[in-house]
Amino acid sequence: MTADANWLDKGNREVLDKMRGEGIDTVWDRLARQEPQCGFGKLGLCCKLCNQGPCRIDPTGHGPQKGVCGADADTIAARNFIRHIAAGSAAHTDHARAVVETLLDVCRGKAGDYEIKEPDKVYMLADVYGLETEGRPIKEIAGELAEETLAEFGRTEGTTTLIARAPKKRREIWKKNNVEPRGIDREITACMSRTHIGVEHDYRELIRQGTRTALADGWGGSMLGTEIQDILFGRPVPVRAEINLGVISSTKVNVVVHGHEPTLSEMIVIAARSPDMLDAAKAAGAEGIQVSGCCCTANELLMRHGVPSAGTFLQQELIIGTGAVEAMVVDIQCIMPAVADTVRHYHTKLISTSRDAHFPGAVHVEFDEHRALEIAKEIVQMAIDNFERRDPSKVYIPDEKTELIAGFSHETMLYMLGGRFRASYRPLNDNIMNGRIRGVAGVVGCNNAKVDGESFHTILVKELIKNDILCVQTGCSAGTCARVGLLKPEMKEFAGPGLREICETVGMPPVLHSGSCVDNSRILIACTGMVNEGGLGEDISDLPVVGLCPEWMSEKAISIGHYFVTSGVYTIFSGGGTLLVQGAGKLSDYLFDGMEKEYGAKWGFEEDPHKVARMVREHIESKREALGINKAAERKLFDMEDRRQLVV
Ligand code: SF4
Ligand code: MSK
Repeated sequence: MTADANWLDKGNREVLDKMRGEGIDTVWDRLARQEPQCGFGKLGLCCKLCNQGPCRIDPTGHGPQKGVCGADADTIAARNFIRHIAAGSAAHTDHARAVVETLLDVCRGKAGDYEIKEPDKVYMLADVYGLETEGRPIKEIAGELAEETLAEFGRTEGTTTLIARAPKKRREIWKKNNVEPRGIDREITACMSRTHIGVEHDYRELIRQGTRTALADGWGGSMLGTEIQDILFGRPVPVRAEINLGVISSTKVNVVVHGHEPTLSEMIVIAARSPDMLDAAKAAGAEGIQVSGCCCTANELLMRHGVPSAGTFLQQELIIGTGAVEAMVVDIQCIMPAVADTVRHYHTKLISTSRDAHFPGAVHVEFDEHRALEIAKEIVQMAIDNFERRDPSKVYIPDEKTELIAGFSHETMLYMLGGRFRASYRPLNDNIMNGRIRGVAGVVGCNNAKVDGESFHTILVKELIKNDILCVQTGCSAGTCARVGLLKPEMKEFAGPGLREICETVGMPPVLHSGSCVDNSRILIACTGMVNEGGLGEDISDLPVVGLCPEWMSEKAISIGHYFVTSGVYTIFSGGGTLLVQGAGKLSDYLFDGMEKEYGAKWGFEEDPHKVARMVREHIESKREALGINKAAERKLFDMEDRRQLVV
């Protein structure tokens, strides 16, 4: 594996070369210095859970097969695997908790800069939680909802409430396998306690605990994060935007928001558009203020406001390397500590804002939702004040930027595919049944510096749409495909004939941007909607759908992958060469095969994206065969006339 960045377009490559010329390290240089990376670690066969270790299992069979305590390969790899799930779930969950606390503060009148933007969603969730709504003011209902949802995290009895949204058959599968998640925090704690030395040693029981934890994420923490963010910041609808380094302005004050939580960045957008801030920027000699995003904070703002994205995970250093960023404002997750070194070479201020994420060398302005707009203005003012320090000799902003359409929330998908007057998955199901759409792929996940050459995301998505497979994307996967133009409606020309017809009729691209990492919960809801609509089986595992995570990188991806699989979606990871379990034979057999008997779905791992595309097609066709829909006689497009007849 070479550590370079051959997937980069010309502009990104030029910035990288410029940075190297300036003597600045990037992720690819650091990866090169790490190679060769530890082979035991890659296979999941290294344990350092106690101080008798680190212990390693020899995958050749000639060396040690047990750790000092006697733990074998399967125990060690399974413990490592579910610790990844616990960390990923905790990341999503703490994100969600902060959003729920903000909603509670809004309802108690303590966070006056926010408001309830989606009362419909308050009523929908109130219904799931069995709350009285009749005759009550919306803030009162939302306040009770916030209290109820906050209690989910530390629930002491019963199961996570939102699993009630899953199809009935899926809930029965969870019950039968004894994996219904209890309190969200409890499952994460149980993962940690059961993996302590000398507790749980059965790899299948370890994975069972990992399953509860992952489900507590997908159908708990992440789902709450998505839904409550929609309540506070609005439900995304299709919006045009731009992505890539070219969105950075040469004439305006550039503020780049990076991380995952939209609570502060929503306010930064408002602050940057306020007349007093714009006047201040002009007084500083700038033409205005350009807010752009990075990683999933970018996705949140892109989905709701069309704020441009400067880039995805692997571009965070390059964004600073343009030399034109006055402030990079970071919250939590996927922010490389390296950015604190990168900013030292430029005038850029790195401003950390979360009480949970500090970067030695950064300026820390702790966010407090009770003074949200005030703090946002303080930060924007810091960027404005920094504008005069920009060194034109260090600035290079490439032209590259690409248009995209984002904003395909699960509700938007309903309206797009079902018609303005009656939201329904019926047309989607019909078009899957008549074969115009062969199936649906959720293509999610990160960028990984180890992937050289063309991005796995773009190779896969191109192959899939060509074969009439509708792609729904989130996270850096969506950003990576957007960068090469795959999220433009015009890309329908590259879709197969069936998918192209649907895109033309409905006016949508063949690749739908559904949001950030927490928004993978939208895909669960969409799958449930397809099941409930009828005609495609009784469970998510009956649907011709797959989950894909090319270039996986973060522990959150493992949690997402596991809640996809145990929700019934065959999920294939690729990139980086490993799922970190392959050295453990029985565990691998279970994840890649045995789980299917229990959950109707399993994990997959394949490093070649072209092979992954073949695996996807085979899986989708096998599900279609099982449903009997490959025999469907008439291939009928759901046209405008059909849609009009759906009006109620
Ligand atoms: Fe080694 Fe067992 Fe300690 Fe792990 S828990 S480091 S295998 S002795
Ligand atoms: S930011 S978790 S690199 S998608 Fe959500 Fe991107 Fe993966 Fe982070």
